[in-house]
Amino acid sequence: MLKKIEQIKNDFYKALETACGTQADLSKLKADFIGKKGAVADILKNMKEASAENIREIGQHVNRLKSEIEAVIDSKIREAETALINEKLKKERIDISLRDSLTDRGLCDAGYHPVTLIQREVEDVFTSMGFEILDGPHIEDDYHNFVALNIPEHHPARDMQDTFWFSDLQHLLRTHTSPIQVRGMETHRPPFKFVGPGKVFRNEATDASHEMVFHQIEGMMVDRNVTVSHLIYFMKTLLSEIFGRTVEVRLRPGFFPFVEPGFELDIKCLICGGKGCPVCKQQGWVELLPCGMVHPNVLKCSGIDTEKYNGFAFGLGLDRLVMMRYGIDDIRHLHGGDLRFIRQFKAY
Ligand code: FA5
Repeated sequence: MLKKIEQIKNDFYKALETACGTQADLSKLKADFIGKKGAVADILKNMKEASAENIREIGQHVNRLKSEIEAVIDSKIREAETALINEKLKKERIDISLRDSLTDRGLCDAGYHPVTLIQREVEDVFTSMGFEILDGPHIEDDYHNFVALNIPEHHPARDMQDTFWFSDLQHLLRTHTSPIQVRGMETHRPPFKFVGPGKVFRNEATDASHEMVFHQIEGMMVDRNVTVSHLIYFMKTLLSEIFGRTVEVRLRPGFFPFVEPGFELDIKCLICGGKGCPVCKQQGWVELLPCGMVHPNVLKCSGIDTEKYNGFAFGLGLDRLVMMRYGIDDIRHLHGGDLRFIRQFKAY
């Protein structure tokens, strides 16, 4: 019987040598030798032929052989699997030079999106005046988007912006960049000044000057004795830097619960020169940059001493600024995904 076990072992290694090494082939080999109807199982069936004192020794040999065959086959199967994965990866390898070769062939004409270009210009203007740049999450909570901005639950001002709520009714896609103000006040002690750019989301109908997803840049300055003149100075500097010339603007009262007094800064429509068109809704003026003096409730909510400090804040519409700067007559061109439109900006 021991001889037979030795014979099976030899047969196994011979068969292994000639096997072609595929997973299927190896699995078959495993079944032929240590499967339920395999050679090793045959020995176990014939164990009764062995004398009582040999049974123990034969059992040990059989188990050893079984484990050996199993280990050898399993490691061969793993090798075969790895070879297969490597072959697949070789075919799928990433060619990091692809973009350049596409550019060489004139197939890839990359450039920055006009909103990115303008955002960077606005950031440069403000950083040159000592403003920091802050960021904030797209998914906001009720507190940062509304409550801390003096808009408690059930306040009618919540209806000014149509909100995309999550099903827990506690989280939302931020409707404006003003929550960045709140987060900035949480991490800074006065005096400070920062801007916070980003995407905002509103569940509203689109037209030539309204998108559901658009971009704003928030700005805030808190110090001792800040006045409306400071606010106007920074807004004027921004616009003259961006347009490189004087543009006609008007300041009128505007209501936002987080500022008092609040203003709307409109720009004379540069698409129609003020005559009236779909972008300015035939008004001749485009709402661009609402702003105001920060409401004391907002400062107090973030633990700022309103006896000592006050400030201004603004929320500039970046997409509309792009439209005015480049004479784009419909905001929907900006994010419509038409590469012919986007490619016009690659020279900037
Ligand atoms: C706000 O979002 C306020 N958070 C701004 C603010 C900040 C006021 C700080 C005072 C102090 P408003 O909803 O008006 O305000 O939006 C600000 C600007 O975003 C608008 O003037 C406009 O330029 C732009 N905007 C608003 N809605 C849209 C829209 N649907 N599509 C494109 N741009 C828009």
